[in-house]
This record gives sequence, structure tokens and C-alpha cells, in this order.
Amino acid sequence: MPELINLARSGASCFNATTITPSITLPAHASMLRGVDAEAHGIRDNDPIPLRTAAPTFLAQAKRQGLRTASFTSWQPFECLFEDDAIEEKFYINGGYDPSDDIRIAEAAQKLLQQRQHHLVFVYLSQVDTIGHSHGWDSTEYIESLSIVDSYLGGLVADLTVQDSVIVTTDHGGLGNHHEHSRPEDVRTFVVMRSPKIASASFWPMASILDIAPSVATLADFKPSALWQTQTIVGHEQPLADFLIDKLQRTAAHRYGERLDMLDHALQTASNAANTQADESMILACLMHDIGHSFGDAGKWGLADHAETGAEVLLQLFNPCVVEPIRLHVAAKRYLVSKDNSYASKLSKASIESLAEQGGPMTDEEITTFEANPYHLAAIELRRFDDAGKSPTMMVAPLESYRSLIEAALRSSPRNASWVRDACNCESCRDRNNGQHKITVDDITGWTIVGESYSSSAKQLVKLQRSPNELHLCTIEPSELTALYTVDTWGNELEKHFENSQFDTNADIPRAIEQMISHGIVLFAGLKSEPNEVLRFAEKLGFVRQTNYGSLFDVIAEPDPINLAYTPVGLALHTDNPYREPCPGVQLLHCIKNSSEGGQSLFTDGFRAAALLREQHPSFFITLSKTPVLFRFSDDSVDLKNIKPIIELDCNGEIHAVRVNHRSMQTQSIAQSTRNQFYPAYQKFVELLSSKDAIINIKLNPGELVMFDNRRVLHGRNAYRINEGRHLQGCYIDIDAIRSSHLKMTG
Ligand code: OGA
Ligand code: NM2
Ligand code: ZN
Repeated sequence: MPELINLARSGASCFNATTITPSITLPAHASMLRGVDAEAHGIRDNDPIPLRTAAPTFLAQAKRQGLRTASFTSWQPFECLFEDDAIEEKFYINGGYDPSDDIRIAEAAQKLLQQRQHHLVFVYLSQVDTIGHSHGWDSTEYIESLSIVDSYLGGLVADLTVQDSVIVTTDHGGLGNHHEHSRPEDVRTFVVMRSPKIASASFWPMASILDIAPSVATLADFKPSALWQTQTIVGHEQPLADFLIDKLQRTAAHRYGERLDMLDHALQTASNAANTQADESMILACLMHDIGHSFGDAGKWGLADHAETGAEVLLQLFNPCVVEPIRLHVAAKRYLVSKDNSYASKLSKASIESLAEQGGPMTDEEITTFEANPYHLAAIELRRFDDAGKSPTMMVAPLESYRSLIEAALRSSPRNASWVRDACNCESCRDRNNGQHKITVDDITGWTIVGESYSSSAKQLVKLQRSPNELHLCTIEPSELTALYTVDTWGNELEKHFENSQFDTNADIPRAIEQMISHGIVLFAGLKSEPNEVLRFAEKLGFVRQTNYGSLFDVIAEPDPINLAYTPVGLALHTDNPYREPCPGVQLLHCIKNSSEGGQSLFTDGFRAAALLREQHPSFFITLSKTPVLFRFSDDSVDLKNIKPIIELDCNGEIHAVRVNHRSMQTQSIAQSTRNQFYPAYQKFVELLSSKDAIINIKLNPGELVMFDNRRVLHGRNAYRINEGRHLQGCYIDIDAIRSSHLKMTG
């Protein structure tokens, strides 16, 4: 469950938590939500009855203090647990026994979370329980279901920020096909929390389902109920590194028949790895390979299955390339004894004695299974360091010197092997001259990470293996996708700025490009008031886009105009050519003559208005981003059509483009069923776009040129009197040239 493990490592966890008895779904959830045990709430089985307790659910407790709450549930009996005033926004499916309920719950919850309107959201995913009953806890189907639910969890947290808090927990465990008993497997649960209030890579030695409600109160900042039976566990988490170092430190008291104590042995094994420049994951595996002895009563000779025991504990904390060699290090001994005649003779006395108890040499069948395990080579490597780590005299680095490595590994997220293989920057993977990939998608499948480093700086090394014995050492530069540019929205205060800052077409290009990226509009002065100047200038900045209007168009009043732009009427704020794919990126308008009365240019920041709409009327915003609208331009020679939303979002849900052009919007295309949503939203958006504080109004003088991002900044003009004369020339260029120049400038 990489998503869960990720949350656990970036926050705190307890994989040793307990639920109440009886460990039955309804009573356990009653305790989770109400913070009291079954004795107090009176729910004993899955029959919904009125609760005996006055202890509130954490949802009601939060809502009564002004927080906005939401819940997503899919099981009827659950409903008895919630007070009438607990939940503001409720999504409920009357189900709970169909595994596919979860995807509906998860999708609905994700949508709500994206809107960021609620303070506290409760989401219940049920399928793991259903599959446990039908196929058995820990069955293949059960494990599969865990990974499905884990991916839903990933979707739910994907849109959260590090400022948000998440708690993931469960109502009970299970064994066989049941969980109603009080066996350890039934009552053992987990709690994972990630929050700015919780230190990363930490843990609670114990936690109870009763701790959830008060801990929710701490994380969501509301007052806990005095009726809840326990206190918050937030703030009581302990560093995992302390826990591990303490466990290792205690092994100094044991020898298990060797000439040196177990801590010395661990440090020697780790030193052996470090001295041969082994992967950091191998150094950690060496340090902790015998830690399993510390979990349980190891007696005089140690736990025979200490490899398995240690691996099970470490699996929640470290990546498989640390854990799996540990799991296999006893098997590796049995393997080497079978394969290598001289190996047995070099083993220590205690090691030979424990061999029989561990199963003796491997059979042929066991050898085949072992060699098929992608971690078997790492396990053999660990085994060799282990065997060489039994000197009575060797000098070693102290345990404390491993703390930072342990901490870095605890904080590292599990890596995706395909990504790692794909990200490799070595000469056989990327062309040295042009930086392009030399490998294909086929080359990146089927790999397992068998060794890695944890340093966050510079290059990272990750060792991958693909069966049978194909190895690749990947060199990775740690970089993540960041926004390509940042946007500064503006209102009519920009008009002032334009009065005294007109750019020179020669000297000010870098500043102009900067402002195009941040504000989406630039005013130039000092051009000749002659035809074709706009094209000459545009060609300096990027590629001119030819359209049915030509590469250059004259905005001038003419008889029988094909476009209302070619008349003296006013033009409402609009996007040019929304009927075109692509819609023009950048528009340039050059003023040759503007002596008529009227004819002022109007501009407004579409991104600002869209952001305001999202803030003030979230449902209008969603409507405009989802409703398809047909834009069209047709005359004797072309019929241009494009279907787009008014507000186009990128895949992160961020505002990507706006398209408003009432002249060319095809009314008939607005579906009957969406008209009642669309029109109020559209009208509100246009109101925001054209409000007094949003618009700048400038009368272009001859020799001035305005350049703007056509998919962000809307433009318009006032009507003018035709007598005197007005002549603009315009053209379009692609926006990528501007963005490229910007990146070349800023690196
Ligand atoms: C246009 C246009 C602006 C103007 O032609 O599309 O918006 O000032 N013209 O004439
Ligand atoms: N012109 C000026 O996009 C539009 O229809 C507005 C564009 C004709 C190129 C006018
Ligand atoms: Zn226009």
C-alpha cells in the first residue's frame, strides 16, 4: 500500500493499534466516531439501535463549533451513529456489500475535496471487509483489494496540501473469514496520520480506536468533547529513528553463541558494506539484519525465524530493497551451503549450529524458488557481509553515526521502479547531445529496485534488476515538475502603469516578455505609423500564425464586412477566434490612425475574473469549466467550428484558458439540460470581467502597439464615429515562442 506507507512515513503511524471488543463493524465505528467504548455507547452488534451515550461524534462536535462537515458512507446501519446535525454535506449509497461502492464513494469525495469548501470530511471505504469475509483476511483477493483501496486513498489525498491533515484508520482486523472474536488479529488495527502538527517518520507504540475522535479535534482545531474517554495522541508520537536505535542498542546484551555481542556484529556487518561502497539500502539492511531477535523472546540462541520477524516489522518503515534482503539472509546461508562447498567451512560455529534449526541446506526446489526472488542477489551480498562481521577486534563506526542515514531512509517515499528506470540519465539511456531518451517504454517495464541511496542532494543511485539477471544502475537527478511560469492577476490599476510605462520595441524586449508571462499584456510605443509594421515586429518575437484573415489583418470599417470587427460598432470584451484550433495564442494590434471620436481599447484579465468566480461562486465556476460551447465562424470560404468550455482547466484543475466571444458563440449548442446552470454562470462571469475595477481603458495613439495573451486577456473597443478615420493592423503569433524566450532568459 504505497500511498498509505507514504502517509505513514511523512507523518506518524501505529501498526499495533487496537479496536474495541466486540470487534464488530458497527460497535467499532461507534467507538471511532464517538470516542467511547461499547459499554458506554451500547452498540453490541450490527443492529442499528439508538446510542446510549451523549458523547457526540467528532463530526457533530466540529459542526457545533462552526466547522463545515461532510461524510461519504455506503452502509445503512451506519446512519444510526450520526446525530441529525452532524453533517452538512452528506453523500450516501444504500449499499456496503458491493466492492464497487468504493469507487463511487472515492470519486464523490475527491470531487468535494477538490472544492476545498469543507473543514472535516469523513470517508468510509468498505470493500476490504467484504472481501475479507468472502475470501479470507490476507487472501490473494484481500491483498488485491488493499491495493485497490490504496489507490483510492491516493486519489483522495492527491489534491490536499501539506497544510491539510489526514487520518487513515480501520474499525477492526480479521482472521480466516471472520473478525468478531477477540483474537489478536481481530482487534489489531492501524492508525496513520499526516499533518503539519505531526513530526514526520514518527510512531506511537500503542493507540486505540477511542483516540481517533480527540485526535481529529486536535488536527482540525476544535474543542474535544469532555465525554470522550481518551485524549489526543497528537504530540505524543516518538521518532522512529530513536526506536530503532534503541532496539539495536539493546542487542549489545546478547551474543547468541558468537564471540562478539550482537550490536558489534551489526556494526561490523554494516561497516563491511560501507567499506565496499555498497548501496545505502544495503548498509541499512546490514545494520538491522538481526533486529528480529529484539521482537519477542529470543532465548539464548536467538529467534530461529528472526529474519522473517524483523522483515515484518521493518516492512512498514523501509523500502523492500532494505527489508527483503533481511528477510532472505537466513535463506541465503542455506542457499550458499548448498551451492558453494567451501562456504560451510568458513561459517562460525554458532552459525553452523543454527543451520539445522533453520532447515539445513536448500533442496533443488528451494534453490529454484530462491533464485527467482529478485532480491536474492542482494540477500547473498548481505550474507557475505554478515559472515565477515564476526571479528573480535574490528574497529567500527558507532551506532549513532547511522542516525542520519536511518532518518533519510525513513523519510524517503517508495520509488516507482518504472519511473526510476525511465529517469536514468546514463549515456546508454539518454543522448548526450540532445538529451532525448534512447530507451522505449518496453525498456522500463518489469524492474525491481534492489538497491538505492537516500541522500536528497545531487545525483541518486538506484540499482534495478529485471529477471533473469539483468541489472541496471540508474543515475537520477532529483527534480520534480514545477509550474513553468507564475501569473500575476491584475485589475484596472494596470491602466496607471500603462500611462508611464510603454516599452520600446528594441530596448525593452526582455522586460516585455517578462510582463507577457506575468500579466499577459504589454504596451509598446515608438513604432512607425505605417502599414506592415506589426508583422515586422511580430516576426522578431515568434512565429506568425496565418488564418483565413491573412497573416495580417486590417481593422477598419468597410462595406459588407465579413466580421463585425470591420465596422465602427463597439466590440464587447472577447477572445479572438475561439472557433479556431488552436485558438490564437498572442494577439498584436498596431495603431496606424485613431483620430475618430471613441474607439478606445478595453482590456480585462480573464484569469482574475475566473479566480474570483471560483472563490465567490464555486458552482458557477464548475459549470463554465464543464459546459461544452460551440464557437463558429463561417463565410464564403471557411466554416470554422470548435467546441470548448468558457473556462478551460489544466489537468491540475488550474485555470488554463478563457474563451468568451458572444458574437461567435452558437446559442443552439448550449444543451437544454444545462441552460439553467450555464446562463447565470456565464452572466456572472461576464459581470466580473467587465466590472469597473477590472477593466482598463486606453486610447491607442498612432505608433503604439498592444500585445496580449489572447486566451487570458479579453479585449474590446468602444464604438467610434466613422468620419475621421481609424486604422489598426493586427496579427497573431504562437505563445510558445514567448514562453520559450522567457525560459531562456530565466533558465
Ligand atoms: C478585433 C478587435 C479591436 C479594436 O478586431 O477583433 O477586437 O480596437 N478590434 O478595433
Ligand atoms: N479579426 C479582427 O475572432 C474574431 O472573430 C474577432 C478577428 C477579424 C481577425 C475578429
Ligand atoms: Zn478582437
